[in-house]
Amino acid sequence: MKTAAEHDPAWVLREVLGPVVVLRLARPPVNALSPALAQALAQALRELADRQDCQAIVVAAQGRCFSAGADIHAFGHAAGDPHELPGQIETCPKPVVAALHGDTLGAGLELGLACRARVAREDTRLGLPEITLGLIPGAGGTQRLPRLIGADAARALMLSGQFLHAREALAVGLVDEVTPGDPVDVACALALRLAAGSWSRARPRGLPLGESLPVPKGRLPQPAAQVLEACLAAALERPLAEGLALEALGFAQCLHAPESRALRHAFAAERRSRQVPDLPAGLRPRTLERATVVGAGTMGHGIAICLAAAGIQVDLVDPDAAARGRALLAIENHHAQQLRRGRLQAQEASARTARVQAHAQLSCAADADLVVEAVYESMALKCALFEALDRVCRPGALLATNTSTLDVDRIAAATQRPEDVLGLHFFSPAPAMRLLEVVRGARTSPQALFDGLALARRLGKIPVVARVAPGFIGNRMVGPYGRQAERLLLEGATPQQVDRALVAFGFPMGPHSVGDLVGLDVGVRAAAEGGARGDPRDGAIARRLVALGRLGQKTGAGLYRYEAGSREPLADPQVEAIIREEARQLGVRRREIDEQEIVQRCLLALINEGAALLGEGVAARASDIDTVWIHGYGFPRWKGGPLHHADALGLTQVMEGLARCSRMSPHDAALWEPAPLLGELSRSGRSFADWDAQRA
Ligand code: 3H9
Repeated sequence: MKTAAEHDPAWVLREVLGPVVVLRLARPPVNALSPALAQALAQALRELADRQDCQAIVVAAQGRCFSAGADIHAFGHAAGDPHELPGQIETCPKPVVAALHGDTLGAGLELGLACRARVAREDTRLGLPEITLGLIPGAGGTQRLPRLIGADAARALMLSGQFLHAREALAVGLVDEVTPGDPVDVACALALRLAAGSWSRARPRGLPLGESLPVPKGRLPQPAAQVLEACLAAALERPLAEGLALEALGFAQCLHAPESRALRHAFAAERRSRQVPDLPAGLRPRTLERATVVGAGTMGHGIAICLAAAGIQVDLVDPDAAARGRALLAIENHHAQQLRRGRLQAQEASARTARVQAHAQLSCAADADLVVEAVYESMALKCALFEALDRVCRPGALLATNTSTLDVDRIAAATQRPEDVLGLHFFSPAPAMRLLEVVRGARTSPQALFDGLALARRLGKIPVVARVAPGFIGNRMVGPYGRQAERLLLEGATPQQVDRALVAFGFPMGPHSVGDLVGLDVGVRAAAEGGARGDPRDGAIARRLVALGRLGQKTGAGLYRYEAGSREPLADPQVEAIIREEARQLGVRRREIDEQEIVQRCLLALINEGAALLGEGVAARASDIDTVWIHGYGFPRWKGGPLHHADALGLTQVMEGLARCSRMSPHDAALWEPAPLLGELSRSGRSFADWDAQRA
């Protein structure tokens, strides 16, 4: 019945199927509704409105999904956002039906909401995730969704930002039909019935959506959450036009709010980080079907879980039989828990568990396409292991170290194939943490780097490329941040005061609670491995506590004390006394310290170190540093990461802050010396975002 197909140069394909015209969005990868695409669709609709031979219209899409919503990268750049399109669809003299598949989100779903009916293929995921970007739906969603599915369900969907699968959407009345086949065929038939006046909506069966999509309990982006509530109230009480006007005002307010800027920055940053400009085009990932993970500790078995989840066969090597036993049990327990929580089917859970085999000997690495080393942080141990791997592994195997601080180039030099060696720094717990620092050694080949990035994608991780430097990006910045957190204790603040101030800033945990969680011995050992002892104040409290057997949560006491079986940090007068005594011995004068000073000093130290390593080329972009700190260290996403936060404060203010800290503690002036790049940007009136843009 297809009679014509023409390609609209403005990305809307048109197919005439007898009396129905199908308009297909065709803007890969996700049919983001940029102003240009929205205009092209609007234009096509206008033309069809007057055509006698067109009785009904179906709006569909080509490619992997219907539409991921408005073009996030185009906000603020051009007029003609897609918010006018739904009104045009609603008032179109011909019935318009949406044929949905794949992700149908944000303005994409709002476009569908304005249609007379919606047909979804079974794989469709529908949602209004604007809240996760600090926005509200701005193309009529706040008004049309409650009218269609009821206020409670609409509120749950919009405040949670979560997606509904096609069948759930059918149950709640968000779509009218679900089909395993081509939704366009079903939509065309439905459109003709609408044109003939022979179709009316069946009543939804009703779904207690509020229960399946509980509104998140934590902090919601502002002012978006508040504006959304006001729009919902208007949807119940006001005519559509008034509600839409209120929504348009609210959307504009959110769009310009600092939180939305930060959240949109975070979204773009975590996608940009996987692009490495100097990689040659045309690289193809090498086959990675069998991996050897060396070291069956927490990191080793966590990495094994990640690899097994991606369908990779894993040989987990550890000479210690007890460690192997514990690791296999932990892997089994992890999958059993996933099964209980409904995140895995039974068959998949047992397949993943079975994919991991434990071995005492390294000889199994002979079959490996990939080796990930996750042994104790010791250069000597790692070099010896890589020497052995070089003998055992076949040519072309990718060799990765999971070191979090050590020199990857030295480790690579232990082999005859440094081009195949790179760092894959997983964060703990590896299955849960999405960040992966991909460390590019001086001799890592472009192919090996490309393979590391492809693997990250396959594991569902967010890769950030770092050059070799102590601590790479994340842990290097922890140094100055942690140093200030510790100095503040010596100078008079309590651990809970420091933690409270940084939690109030937005971190989920303060640095001292984190220290107790990770283990104070870890930092003390890493400092010892790093060699040179600097200022005697650095690490003084931790060394003293470790010497007393107070390693943190695992020993029931660290900077805090813990009741048996509890993780709640409790203030400990003994620690107070220890800190006081250390300060006395080190000659540190103690005084009252307020929250503002705590936040300022810790963040300025963090920002300055970020600028330093950016200037040195350890990170390629400021936004990569932000991604590392959001995903690896709990920097509040709604503040966009340390360098976005610095831009928001203004780099002149940052420079003034550093100068103030330097005046307050002249003997620490060297710590507050601005990084050259920071000084340069501030003097030329530029921001970190400008610096990134010049390199894009
Ligand atoms: C909105 O709609 C406002 C309206 O209410 C009002 C308007 C007036 N725009 O994530 P992926 C790109 S706000 C532009 O890697 P996945 C992405 O950058 C919007 N680009 O794939 C990447 O590009 P590249 C509400 C977008 O499979 C590529 O697509 N919508 C957009 O892991 C692949 O993305 C949302 O918040 C976009 N909207 O995940 C949904 N979406 O290859 C945002 C994606 O060059 N999007 N791209 O790096 C998502 O949540 C995920 O991208 C999605 C796919 C689940 C769709």
